[in-house]
Amino acid sequence: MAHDSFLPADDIRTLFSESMSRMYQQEVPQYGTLMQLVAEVNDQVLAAEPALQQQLQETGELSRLSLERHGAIRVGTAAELNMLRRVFAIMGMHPVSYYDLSEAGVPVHSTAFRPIDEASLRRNPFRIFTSLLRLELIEDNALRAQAAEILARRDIFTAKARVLVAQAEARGGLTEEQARHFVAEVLETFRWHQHATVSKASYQALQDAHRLIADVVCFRGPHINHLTPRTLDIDRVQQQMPNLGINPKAVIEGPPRRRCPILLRQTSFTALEEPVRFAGEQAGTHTARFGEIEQRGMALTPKGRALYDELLNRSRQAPAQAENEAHQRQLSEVFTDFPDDEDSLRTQQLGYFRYCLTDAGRQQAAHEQGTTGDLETLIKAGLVKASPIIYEDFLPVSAAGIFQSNLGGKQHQAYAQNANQAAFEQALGCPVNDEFGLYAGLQDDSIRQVRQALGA
Ligand code: OOG
Ligand code: NI
Repeated sequence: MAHDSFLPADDIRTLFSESMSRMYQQEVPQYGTLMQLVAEVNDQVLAAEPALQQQLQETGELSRLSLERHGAIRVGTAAELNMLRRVFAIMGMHPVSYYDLSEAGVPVHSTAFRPIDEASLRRNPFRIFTSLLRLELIEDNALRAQAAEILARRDIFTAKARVLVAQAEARGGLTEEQARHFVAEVLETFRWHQHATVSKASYQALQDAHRLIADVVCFRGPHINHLTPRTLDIDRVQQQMPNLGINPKAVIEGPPRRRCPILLRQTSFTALEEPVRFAGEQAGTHTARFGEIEQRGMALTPKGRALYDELLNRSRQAPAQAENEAHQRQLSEVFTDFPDDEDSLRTQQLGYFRYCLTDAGRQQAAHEQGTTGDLETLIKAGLVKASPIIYEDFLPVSAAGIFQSNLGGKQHQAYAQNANQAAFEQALGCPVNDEFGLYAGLQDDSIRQVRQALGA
């Protein structure tokens, strides 16, 4: 039962994403520099492309552009993941999609907590890519038992956070004052701790099994490992990073640059080596935290996604290109088989679109009700227009590339075919949402509204 005096979940999420961003800029100053670069490039792009500016304005994208970022964390136990689900639900963030990263040599599986309905996405689409360590993939029995035992000893949540979560669940929300406390307490979970909880020798043993295992197991909590602002020109930011002393990963992940951007393109700066203290005050370093940028395009239907996966695979058959320019050229060649105009993407049902009335459509609706006809006819008649629905999720191959570039570049053997969505959902405490269902829902809602307005 929603209560008048409760702060809306969307507002709690905004408080949280802003606090997280402030904390991370303090912890990792290079991230602040990256954010400035992204903001500058976005301003340049908008100034140079008035049509893009207008389109972003009309679709409500402009107001959320500078807000938009995602983050990522990695947890160690089912109980931690389960509690996180409850914490994020209070901020209107729900698990969407299952990602198996074991295939790419990373011993985790993941989901993304994010807002799912249209109004909330519009307000603030902040998402957290959340990975659960799969201890069962550690081969050495003794090491696996040791890791489990270390994890069992920690509680990554403050006592006050636990109380506030229980209260929010029991009463159906939090007052503004409670919400501010809640955000401050939850932030503690994601804070960086310079003190590792284990000896240098234990750290080294876990590090040798897999760098990611040491990162998850040896600290008091799941420090936020990157935040990611949204750029309108990822190629330009990638190019300019070195001028500011930022070292980008070698290649931009995802599809190539296109006239009609699809899905998600990402790049990051490589993780920093940071000083840590092990139990017994031994000094050392740990490399885990970085900054990332993303450029988002159209969400694809299952048919469009299958074509994307096929072309990406095809491009990966050719020898890997270490240089971004060569990599992008190779991708672009293969992706000439992916239609690159909105009409084709729509009529071939490769992408999801949001439909609305044009000015002429609104006049028609005011004049007389009962206009019918299929959508394409209405579009040709100038009564309806379609604009792409933005992709809000992640891509497993790209995510693996981001993980790998921040694990010291050492290639890991893929673990044997290992997806286990059922075990993940069991740990999470609920099924993950199906991303395609969510996009189809947004598209269908927009069609229903158009039909209703026309009085069909
Ligand atoms: C998550 C890497 C995946 C993305 O943007 O694809 C990711 C991690 O390194 O924990 O954040
Ligand atoms: Ni990321």
